[in-house]
Amino acid sequence: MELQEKTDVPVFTRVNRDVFLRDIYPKRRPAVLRGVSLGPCLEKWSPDYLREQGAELEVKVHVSTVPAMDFLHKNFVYKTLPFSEFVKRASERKHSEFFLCEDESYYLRSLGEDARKEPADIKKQFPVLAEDFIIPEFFDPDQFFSSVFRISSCGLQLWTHYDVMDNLLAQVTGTKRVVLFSPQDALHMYLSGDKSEVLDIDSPDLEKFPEFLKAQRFECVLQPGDLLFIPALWFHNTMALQFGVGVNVFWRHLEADGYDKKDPYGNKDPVCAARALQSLDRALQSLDQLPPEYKDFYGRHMVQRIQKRTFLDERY
Ligand SMILES: O=C(O)CCC(=O)C(=O)O
Repeated sequence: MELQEKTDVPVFTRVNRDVFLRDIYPKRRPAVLRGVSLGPCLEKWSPDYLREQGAELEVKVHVSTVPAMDFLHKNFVYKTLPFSEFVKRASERKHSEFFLCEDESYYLRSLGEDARKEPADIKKQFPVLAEDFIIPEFFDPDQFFSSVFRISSCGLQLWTHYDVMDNLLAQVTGTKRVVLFSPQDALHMYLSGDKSEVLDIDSPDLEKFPEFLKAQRFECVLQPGDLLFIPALWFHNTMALQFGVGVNVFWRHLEADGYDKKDPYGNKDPVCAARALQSLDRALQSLDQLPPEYKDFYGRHMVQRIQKRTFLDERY
């Protein structure tokens, strides 16, 4: 099958705060930052070390019989394990103890103390391990939102989604393929909330998703020590090429009151956008009262107004 041509995500070396803020951040495009100091985690975070340091803390993890996790059809279950047992299972291919099958896949996206209210902060949930990890000072401390452990079995693939915060994804051990799509390709992504309905981005169902081929595919393979800047709203799909440990840091791009206050994951649409989407739902309900040809006409009328008023002339 002919897929989209790949565009490599550019790699920048010798990036410090000034270079990031001047040359990379304003472009609102993904970038791999190589060689930024992330601290002793790069040497220390072997599975054995992680198991010793994280020990008995209970973590809620995703477990699935297949490596491609799919949030739309929920082909995984949530299970709770001591961190040390989770790291053991995620770092091995076949398990002597398992929930679903002996080669099941594991994924941890760490959570806050009260997962429904508080964003994750590795300094609070993993204070000892957090000492090994330096959060790059590429944003002001009051913009900080969360820091999240991302630990995956080899082969684990995470569904395509966007987040509403800016994000630095640090790959500490293992390698990971990341495929990204621009927010300006939103019309080609078949969105369901913050997720794309195109589950298999390498072999998409083109009968169902013909427009997907029009989306420009950006790709990189993260090496240990790499940071990937994922600007807010950029779609991303990750695949662990090895057992891997990462941390990602979300921070606010908009003013603090622009975000939903009850959003521990950083994936609820900004307040103004959520309001606009609600108004759209109301507008569509109103159109439902018209005969189909009228609905079709006013639907197109609205699309044109939205396009004229909101689309940028150029791609960024
Ligand atoms: O690293 C991963 O597996 C997923 C990362 C991700 O979705 C994120 O950083 O927002």
